[in-house]
Amino acid sequence: MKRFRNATQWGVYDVGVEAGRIKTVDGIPEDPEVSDVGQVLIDGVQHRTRIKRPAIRKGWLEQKDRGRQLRGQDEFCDVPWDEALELASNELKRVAQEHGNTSIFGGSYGWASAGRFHHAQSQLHRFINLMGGCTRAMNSYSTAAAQVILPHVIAPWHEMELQQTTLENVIGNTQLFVAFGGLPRRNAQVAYGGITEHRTHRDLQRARESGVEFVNISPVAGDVDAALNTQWLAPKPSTDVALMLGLAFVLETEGLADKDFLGSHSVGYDRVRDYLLGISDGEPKTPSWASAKCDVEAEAIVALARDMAAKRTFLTAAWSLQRGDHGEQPYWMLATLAAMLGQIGLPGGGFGFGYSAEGFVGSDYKRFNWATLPKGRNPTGVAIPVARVTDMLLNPGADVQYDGRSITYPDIKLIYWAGGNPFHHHQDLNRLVDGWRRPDTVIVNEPWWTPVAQWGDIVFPATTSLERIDICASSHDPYAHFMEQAIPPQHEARSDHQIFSGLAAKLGFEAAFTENKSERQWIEDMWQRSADLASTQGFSIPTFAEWEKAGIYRLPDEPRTRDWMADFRLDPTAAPLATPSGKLELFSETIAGFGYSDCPGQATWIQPQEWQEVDDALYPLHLLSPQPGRRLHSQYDQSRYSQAGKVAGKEVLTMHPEAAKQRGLKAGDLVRVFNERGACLAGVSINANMRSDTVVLPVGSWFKPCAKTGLELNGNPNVLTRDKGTSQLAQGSTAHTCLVQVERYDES
Ligand SMILES: Nc1nc2c(c(=O)[nH]1)N[C@H]1C(S)=C(S)[C@@H](COP(=O)(O)OP(=O)(O)OC[C@H]3O[C@@H](n4cnc5c(=O)[nH]c(N)nc54)[C@H](O)[C@@H]3O)O[C@H]1N2
Ligand SMILES: Nc1nc2c(c(=O)[nH]1)N[C@H]1C(S)=C(S)[C@@H](COP(=O)(O)OP(=O)(O)OC[C@H]3O[C@@H](n4cnc5c(=O)[nH]c(N)nc54)[C@H](O)[C@@H]3O)O[C@H]1N2
Ligand SMILES: [Mo]
Repeated sequence: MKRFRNATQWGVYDVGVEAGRIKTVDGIPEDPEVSDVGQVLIDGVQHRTRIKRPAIRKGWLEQKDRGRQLRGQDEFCDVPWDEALELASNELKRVAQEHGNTSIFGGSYGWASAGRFHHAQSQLHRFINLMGGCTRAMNSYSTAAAQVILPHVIAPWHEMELQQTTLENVIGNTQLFVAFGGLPRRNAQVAYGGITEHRTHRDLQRARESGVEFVNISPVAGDVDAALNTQWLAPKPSTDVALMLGLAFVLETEGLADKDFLGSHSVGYDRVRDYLLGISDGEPKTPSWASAKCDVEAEAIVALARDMAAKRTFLTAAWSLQRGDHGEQPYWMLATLAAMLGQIGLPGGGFGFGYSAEGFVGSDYKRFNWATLPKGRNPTGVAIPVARVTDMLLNPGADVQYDGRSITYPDIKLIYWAGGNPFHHHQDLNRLVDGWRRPDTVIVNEPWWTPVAQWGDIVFPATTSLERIDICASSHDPYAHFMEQAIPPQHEARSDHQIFSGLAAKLGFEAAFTENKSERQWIEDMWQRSADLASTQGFSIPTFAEWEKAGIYRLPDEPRTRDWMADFRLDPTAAPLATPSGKLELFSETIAGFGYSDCPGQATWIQPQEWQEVDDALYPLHLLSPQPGRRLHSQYDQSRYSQAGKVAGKEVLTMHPEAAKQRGLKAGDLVRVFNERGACLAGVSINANMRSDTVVLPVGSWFKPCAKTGLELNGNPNVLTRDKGTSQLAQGSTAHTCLVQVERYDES
């Protein structure tokens, strides 16, 4: 058996190959807690669902119906590579000429695979920018609300994400760690671009051993590991702002708010105070007011507020909190609460976001910007907020508000997707289907017949990262790994780079796209650019040849021992924040100036559009659709490892014993989960340690609607979720604000 080192976004592995087949997948010695998700590679890479050769949808090929109603249900015809490239390039040219480049949607959101050169979206963007550009997408599904609001009120998101308080700083300093949305262990398996050392869980355990007390504020107790010996408060989903306001009310009225810090380091506390006391809206945000919204007892709110003020307290919110209706508000309110506690910039005090959301958050590694594939500029300059894709497809010419400006949706005639799965990631998939059937043509690069491939017209088979060489390195990981090719390209698959080179050749700009470099030369070139950057930063990295031979390189250690807010705390004039006032903006003139009723000038409780008191009778259960433990999103859902976590091939819906009893359900039963937007099947699992009005169905099952009834058969929660932006400010996804009903499903 031969062994090859390759990398995924959930870890670096040694892959054993025998007679051309992947047989074993082992973690590497540098990884203290190897993720089992690596096992998906064993049968997943060479799975029968691989796309063997270029395929064209029958209806599209026959020109009768260029797309529309049969898309997603039609048959495909295999065609030779040259013919597929010819058809696709002609269609790209036709659409650009007849309708302009903005009518091509190349947003192509998605995680694709680890590897800096073969990053599918970068390859697509380089290609499409050279052919005149396209309509792009802004921000991410992960953190759109945070990305847009935080620069106005605290700091640019990329700065927060990479520089915020480290877990090393928490260990030995923090006394009380309050985690809204928990610290889900399963999510730290993953990090965008790759991860070498899984250490989040160990660092949290070290924190516990150093005396940190954890409070998990989540509808689900398991969102913080039981080993951390956690206190658990269980608010209703999407009500964290109300709970935080109740805490803030106690701090204000019991004289526990740090007025000196608020005065010197923030602007707008007077407005916050008026709102807390009900002076501005007639409704004091008392603990009982909060309790009525969030269903946490008023006494518990009072006790927690006092405890927070008495101890060195660190506040954090999971990214999930801002993936709900008005998701900007909990982040703003968390920062407001931290400012009231006045511990920002002190060792182990203050606030941060997304600890344990990905494995790098809170790490203290040196940050280094490894070279990427040069993508050029998008000549059209047109982009939509990423989660408004269906709105755009359905409403060409309509205007949408975004961060203080208006964007007009272009009329999309062609979609090109490489490295993402909208039939995984987008909300209200039945609505997406309507939008997706509008353009003339959909082109997709994919390794497998995933839903996005099934919903394409021209489908190019792409290689996986195990079929090519690459660099695995990212700004949040201390290592660079040489990704070895473990197996030959499967069937007729080509790398995304080769696919776009082929299209560029047909369109007459191959040399501009490839710069006459081979893939290996590109990778060497990227390594050299990183080496050049390193030398400007006072260190050196090995030569490409040395690194290829060693397979691994570790950046010099450069732990960030000083808290990112320490200088600001010391002297906010000398070390101001990048906000308009240089201070924490608890009230923002900028945001207030936008005049958005769904995102006013200070952190505000706004009832979600989907709200239990309104829809109680029909849809009494709140649906959370978190990340799956046994895979990354929808990737490798076809594998045995992912399927082993299912009930009868369906994703598992976890519910409280009371909710199950009321419906006559037990573990292992099949259920239909539904609301007015759609319905899917799922298998039942029971968990007493969660709210009884909440059910959990992780994302990532391959979208499989029954052709006759529309019932989704694999348990994809996005047939249920609402397709609404967080607010006019960020227009982020609101996946976690969703109501459903559950009933037994009898197969007859
Ligand atoms: N209800 C609900 N929905 C959610 C969320 C939620 O919490 N709840 N979370 C959201 C979040 S945070 C995110 S980030 C998104 C994730 O959404 P996506 O990133 O779109 O999901 P993936 O399943 O990772 O899709 C990646 C696709 O790329 C393909 N691929 C892998 N490698 C390659 C390659 O080398 N080349 C090509 N061409 N293709 C490749 C894979 O087969 C897969 O189909 O989902 C969002 N959706
Ligand atoms: N194994 C694995 N890990 C992953 C991923 C994966 O696909 N698989 N995806 C990665 C990606 S792209 C991202 S963006 C991150 C996402 O990181 P997060 O956004 O933090 O992850 P989620 O799993 O959506 O939610 C975390 C927890 O928040 C709780 N929660 C949901 N809504 C609310 C609420 O309104 N209030 C409170 N208090 N709690 C709530 C849920 O119980 C859930 O378990 O995860 C990353 N990690
Ligand atoms: Mo994400």
